[in-house]
Amino acid sequence: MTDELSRNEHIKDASNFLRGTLAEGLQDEVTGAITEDDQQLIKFHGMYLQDDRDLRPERARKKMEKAFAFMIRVRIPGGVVTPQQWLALDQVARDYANNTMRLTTRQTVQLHGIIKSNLKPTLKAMDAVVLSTIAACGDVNRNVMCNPNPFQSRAHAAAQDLAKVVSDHLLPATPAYREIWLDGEKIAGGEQEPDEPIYGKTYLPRKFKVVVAVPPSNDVDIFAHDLGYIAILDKKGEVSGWNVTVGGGMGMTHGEKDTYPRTADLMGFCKTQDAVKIAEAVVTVQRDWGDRKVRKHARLKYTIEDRGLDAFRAEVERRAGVKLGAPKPFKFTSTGDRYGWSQGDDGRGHLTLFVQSGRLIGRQMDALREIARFHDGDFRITPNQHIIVANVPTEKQNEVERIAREVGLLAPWSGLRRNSMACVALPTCGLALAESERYLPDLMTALDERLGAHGLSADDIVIRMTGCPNGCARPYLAEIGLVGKGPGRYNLYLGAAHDGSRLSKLYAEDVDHAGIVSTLDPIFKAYAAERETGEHFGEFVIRAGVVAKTGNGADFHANIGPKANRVAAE
Ligand code: SRM
Ligand code: SF4
Repeated sequence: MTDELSRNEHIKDASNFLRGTLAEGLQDEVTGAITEDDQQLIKFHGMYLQDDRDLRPERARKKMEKAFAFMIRVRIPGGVVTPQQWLALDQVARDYANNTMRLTTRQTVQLHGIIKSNLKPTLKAMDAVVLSTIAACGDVNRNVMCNPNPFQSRAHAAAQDLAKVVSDHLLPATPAYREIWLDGEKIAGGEQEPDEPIYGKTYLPRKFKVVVAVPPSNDVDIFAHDLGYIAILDKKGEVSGWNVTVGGGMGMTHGEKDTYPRTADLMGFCKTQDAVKIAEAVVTVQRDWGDRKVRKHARLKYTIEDRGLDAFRAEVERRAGVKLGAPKPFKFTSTGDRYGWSQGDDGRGHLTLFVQSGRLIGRQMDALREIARFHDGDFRITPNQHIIVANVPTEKQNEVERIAREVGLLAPWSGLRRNSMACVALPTCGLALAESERYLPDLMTALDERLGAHGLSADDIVIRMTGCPNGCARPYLAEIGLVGKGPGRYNLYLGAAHDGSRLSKLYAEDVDHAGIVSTLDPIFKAYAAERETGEHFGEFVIRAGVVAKTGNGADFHANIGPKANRVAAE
């Protein structure tokens, strides 16, 4: 009989709870790489083997091994780090990585360019300040995201608490991380199976992502994730429970219509005391029902499309021993971050800074280090690649703002730039088909020029770019989404909802820089002239017939294009 399980399932199964031959591979000085199987396993430890793609041609010419180095992703639930932790991350970025820090779309930090022999020192330095990278990647629950707004209300504090509790509860139990990276004690005999009660020895069929949102801000993009909790408040502003969402996801493959982004469904309502039970049940149903044969079809979104929401809910309720209520009303008004100062009731202020595409480099890194040295509050990384200097007492606020202003970390005037995100892409991402982080600023300069001509410079229009269709910057939930197709060429998506509740639609395929600008310019012009009061760009393009409205799931690929071409040609 043919064994149909995907290759990754065999690797996990044989890995002895994520150990593989990682420890041995670290000792191998002949290569900067590790074995192919270990490349899969190391993801569960929060790391990826990469190589500098800019250097590939030259090294190939010289018959040299690729310029291998590792990306490390930290696990930071809710994005909260202390100044001491920030200083430690900054130090390892300078000592062992490529002297930059990358704030990610999942509220954490990535470091790039760490060579194999520096992995252990890096992880030990992180461990010294109680930071870990376990389960930041891999077929497990990843970093849990949460509205980062510090103590704006008791509901925000409750959301942070829930994010932390769910994150801790879903952590893998294997001692492999401590053993391999921190020289921890091996389990006696080496063979004794650790208790991995939630995941079992083959973990999940695919990655799994959880978020917690507090309306009206949908800054976590709740509909893009496998499992989400929406805070429902009572009349006194206390959390009375949570609407539970399931089955969101962004990834797809160009030209394969059975892969698609999907917005999550509302599955029901639960009380706070049941929220963790529900999380565990959702994870274990996906563990048992998810597709372990075809990885492209293994995310929870496909399980729910295949089995139906009702069957999924019934099984979750059965396993959790909890009956979910009907979802309660809620309203989101926006995605993205609100920049500048917000003041808490306790006299402390929170300054949301703008970091272009999340990349901290040079003077901006220096500035955050300087702030961290005297800051006694905390830092909060946002789900949109930015950072909040949080809980700053009144007497330190001017100094924090001065330092941030000097290095350009305050929000820009351009509405497009304020609402932009780009994934990493080249040169580190092995899956990139086109530039993203390195190109989006130039594209926005050109688009800002056109927006300015139509009097739209300050308008909040959400734009997101990725170097491939995997969707790491959640481009299908942007009012303007650009997805890499090949070098210098992108697919253009339009018509997602400003509040993140509806996906976009493919509008133009395989366009280059000039094509993007000339395609969008007449639509900007029409928007400026014809929009209704308060109408967002994503709504306008649908009302004006530029693109059709996307419903859910497979509908993403239906009814694309032609309407658009008519309008653009006018
Ligand atoms: Fe992602 C893979 C970067 C958020 C969907 N993502 C990758 C890899 C690891 C490439 C790889 O597999 O070799 C990228 C590393 C690039 C590099 O050089 O650093 C990468 N993803 C990122 C980050 C850093 C983008 C950013 O610029 O911030 C984000 C890190 C998140 C974190 O801190 O945990 C990041 N990735 C996302 C998101 C957004 C989110 O989670 O909110 C998504 C879409 C949501 C989703 O999961 O559906 C996302 N990444 C993917 C996928 C497609 C998954 C799928 O279901 O098809 C891949 C490819 C894969 O898994 O096979 C991928
Ligand atoms: Fe890489 Fe594609 Fe993710 Fe961008 S969207 S970081 S190119 S996997």
